[in-house]
Amino acid sequence: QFTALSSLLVLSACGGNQAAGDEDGESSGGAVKADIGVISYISGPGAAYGEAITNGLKLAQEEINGKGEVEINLVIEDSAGKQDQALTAAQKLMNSENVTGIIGPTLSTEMNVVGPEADLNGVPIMGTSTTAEGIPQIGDYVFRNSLPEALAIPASIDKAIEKYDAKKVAILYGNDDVFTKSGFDTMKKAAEEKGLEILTIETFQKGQSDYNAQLTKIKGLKPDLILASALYNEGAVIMDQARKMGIDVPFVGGNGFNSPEVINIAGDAANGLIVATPWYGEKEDDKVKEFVGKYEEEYGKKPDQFAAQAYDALYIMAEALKNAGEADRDALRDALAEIKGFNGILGEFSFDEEGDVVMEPTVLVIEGGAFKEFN
Ligand code: 1QQ
Repeated sequence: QFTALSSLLVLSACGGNQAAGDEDGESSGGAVKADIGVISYISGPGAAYGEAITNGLKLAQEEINGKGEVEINLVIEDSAGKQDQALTAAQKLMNSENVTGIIGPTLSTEMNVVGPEADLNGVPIMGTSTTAEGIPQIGDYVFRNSLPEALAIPASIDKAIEKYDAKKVAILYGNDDVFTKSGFDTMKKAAEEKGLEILTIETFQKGQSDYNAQLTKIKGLKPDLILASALYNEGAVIMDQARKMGIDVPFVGGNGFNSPEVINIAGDAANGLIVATPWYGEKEDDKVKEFVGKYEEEYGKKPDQFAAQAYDALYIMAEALKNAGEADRDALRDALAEIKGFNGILGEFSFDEEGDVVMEPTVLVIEGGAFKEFN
């Protein structure tokens, strides 16, 4: 009763204009209003991921709210790429902020602890960059719109085999992160399936700065390709040290390498890196061009894959909120599960029965200090 009365007051205060409810999720014939929590890697060695993600989300938010059907308030928390901080942020968003849904966290390592908690609390959560195996399978409330390693890596390896007639590979991966480990599993499986000889498997840890031992061994074995599963910070340092040691063979990387930070850190040493991505900013497509233009105007740089995936993710959330008709967690979950044929800047998008992604990647290579289509 109180709510109905206060809605009435808002209506009359607005002079009879269509008014959104005064509390979250209440629409009195106006926009569906919702608080959406964001858990992002904004500080620390992987902060460029979170910067791109939050930029993409804010741009989408501005456009969505401008259209009047859905009004999204983003409540953004920093996880610093750490599991415990991501979990604390999730608890705050779910309990004290009472958000309707969550976007993020950035890393699969973080989603592995946050996802089960959100699922248990019945809060829909969507990763925009979590690419390890098994993320949407955490539970019914867990989604992602990011291209999984399982689709990205085989596409890059195929292209590398075709271009370089590669037969022997070395694998190097971070063994203390869910995403880098999952990327490794996929690389190994793909290499075996494609009949490549695996000369050696080397490991490293987060924050490592000296890869001399691993790279010396790899160099001596003379691989045709190096498959590296790393986040951009470690990945760029690995490439830099490899080139300095005279290792000039191509690298194949997973999603972690899909940041322009690899080029910023490694410079020319990044040339010869092959990756697969759902995002290609030079595409002849009106939606893509408009997004790239607006993003450059707002942030003074080109959007990367992480910005693009986050941008589409908020539009998917908005579409689901609109279809749900209210800011209700269960209704949002059901509406997300129903999303099919969504047309975003990454192309046509659908969730499969498990909340995973159906998408075709594009293979890119770094040449002359820039990502180019690898044809
Ligand atoms: C994951 C990733 C990282 C590259 C996200 C930044 O794909 O952790 O799943």
